[in-house]
Amino acid sequence: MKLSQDQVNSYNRDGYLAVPGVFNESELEDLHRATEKYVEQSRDLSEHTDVFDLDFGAGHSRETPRLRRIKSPHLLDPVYDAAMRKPELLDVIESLIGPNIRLHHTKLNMKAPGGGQQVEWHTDWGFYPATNDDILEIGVAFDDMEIENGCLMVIPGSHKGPAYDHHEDGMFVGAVSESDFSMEDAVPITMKAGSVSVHHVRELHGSAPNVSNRPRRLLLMGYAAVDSFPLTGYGDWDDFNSQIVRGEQTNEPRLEKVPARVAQPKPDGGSIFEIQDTMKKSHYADAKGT
Ligand SMILES: O=C(O)CCC(=O)C(=O)O
Repeated sequence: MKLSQDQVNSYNRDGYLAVPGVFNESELEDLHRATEKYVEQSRDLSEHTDVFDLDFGAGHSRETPRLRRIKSPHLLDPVYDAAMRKPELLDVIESLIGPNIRLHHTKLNMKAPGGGQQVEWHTDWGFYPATNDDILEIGVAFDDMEIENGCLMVIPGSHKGPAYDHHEDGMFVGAVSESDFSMEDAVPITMKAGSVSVHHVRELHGSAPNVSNRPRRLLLMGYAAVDSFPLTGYGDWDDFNSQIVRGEQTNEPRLEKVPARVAQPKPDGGSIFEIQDTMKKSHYADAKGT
């Protein structure tokens, strides 16, 4: 499933892309079934765990489980692992960052009907700058993604911008300030279930609360060119290389002239939701009542 030259040009120009029909009905059914199982398991939880992040703002309880995120789902269930390694998906990625690909992370973000939480505007680069920016994020749509259920939104072309500051009063808050972008330039990535979105690591993106009566479940998976080394270090060498999902390892990081800013100082632990909750004012002011 290699991308056409037009698709590659569009990604390079705008910093994002939607690719329809990457996952078929039967794969989606497997993903839905696995996800429902974990949502059921979250009923018994009254606090976050290493794997489950709960949406208390949307009223998580035993009666109405509101699982906001499954962390590293590919380590939890073979269904997600298979999705992460799907050869057609890796073909799409190869078209954009080359044949040597390392998994960076996976997470399953879910917005429950009637209030699932927004994600404030940020770039992934603000969280993990590297020696070059051949890094992208795939979003596998488990449900149709519309504005109403809080689809991903991007600022086209923002991946060519500066290293946006994600700090407030000197502390990392995981989101940019409103002076860095205009919501008027935001483009929603609407797509059918089974499609995937791709956004560049430096692309400004965010998403509104789910105000519909449908769920919004998006499996997000970050991939990097193997020669893109994190500025914060690569940890254990064997573990680092075990994350390669296609191609060859290298001990020669590619150094490009890219603007960077490290995510320090930052609060201890916590998911993006918890970090962004430390912001004084939400970009979705009505959603936070500020
Ligand atoms: O779930 C979303 O809408 C976006 C999530 C995101 O950008 C993130 O978790 O870094």
